[in-house]
Amino acid sequence: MASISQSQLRSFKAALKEAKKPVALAGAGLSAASGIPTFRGAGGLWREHDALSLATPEAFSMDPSKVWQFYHYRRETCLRASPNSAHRCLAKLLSPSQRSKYLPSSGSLHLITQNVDGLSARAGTEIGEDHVTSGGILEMHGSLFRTVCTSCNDVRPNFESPISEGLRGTEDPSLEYRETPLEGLPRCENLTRWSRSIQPCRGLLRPGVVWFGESIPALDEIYEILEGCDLIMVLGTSSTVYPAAGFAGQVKMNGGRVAVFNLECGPQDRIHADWLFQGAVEELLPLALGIETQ
Ligand code: BV8
Ligand code: ZN
Repeated sequence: MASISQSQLRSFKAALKEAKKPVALAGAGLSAASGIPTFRGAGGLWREHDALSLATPEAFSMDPSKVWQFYHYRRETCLRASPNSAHRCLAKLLSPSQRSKYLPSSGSLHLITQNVDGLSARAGTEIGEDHVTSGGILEMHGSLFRTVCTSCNDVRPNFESPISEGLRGTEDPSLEYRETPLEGLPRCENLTRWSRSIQPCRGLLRPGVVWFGESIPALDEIYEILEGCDLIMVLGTSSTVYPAAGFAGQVKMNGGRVAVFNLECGPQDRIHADWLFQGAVEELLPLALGIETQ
């Protein structure tokens, strides 16, 4: 069981009570306890490919079969997973009816997540609330459960399993890799006008995530939120991918305070953190916030 020094805990709880514009920034460590592999370490590899090398537009145009099998594998893993106590903790803070108990001085909490697994949103659904539509959760790198058509740009949610017949079974990493033909990959159902008839577009879909080299759609909104932030909780991220890796420093520069929750604390954390809670976020966050999540 991870431990926290009493003095750290007392001063952090006092800061929570005063916080007017608290923000939580999450990374893969938030979902580790739900069985979702992180990008660092062993989890960062899929079929001997470095996960980050597959998350690029170039990789998709070169080999859409491989990239789709990679995302199909992650979708199936996330569909079988469940939110953990850290996700549930944040869902209570995001809940308008429960927030005031834990954040008495703040009218809002924003969760900015780098995770595309949809587990934070599901923790909200579990308590009957939609924190994505309410703007409480910002999925800054998109979602595995959204598709974008590369022909007509249609964007829509997609929780189908498998997402296409051609990908059925390919999620089993023990199986030899076999290319999925293009027509077996996810195709667009958006009805479009062809001369006098209406037909499905059938364009090739891509996962609704932000790939390396692509800009963050909600970045302006995020900088607005960070502008007045007086307390940021940095949860299970290695702070190596930008622009997210610069957010804690931004808040610090604006006079806000930083609390880091991580199994191991990186160089950035040591520079910015006013509170360093070293350990499993699914244990330390409920403890630090005094929230029951069982
Ligand atoms: C852009 C979606 C520009 C897809 C992802 C400045 C300097 C250097 C480089 C750049 C720079 N600015 C931009 C770049 C380039 C690049 C970048 O940052 N590269 C890095 C590698 C150096 N950034 C980009 O390309 C961004 N776009 O800049 O566009 C632009 C501007 C205008 C016009 C055009 C373009 C886009 C970045 C987004 C890429 N997409 N994900 C997908 O998921 O497939 S990033 C992806 O990787 C994740 O979303 C996340 O952001 C990142 C992984 O980091 P973490 O989540 O932190 O995970 P990690 O495994 O690394 O760490 C886990 C941590 O948890 C560890 O610390 C561990 O100790 C801890 N932990 C584990 N278990 C637990 C725990 N902690 C607590 N409890 C536990 N139980
Ligand atoms: Zn289309």
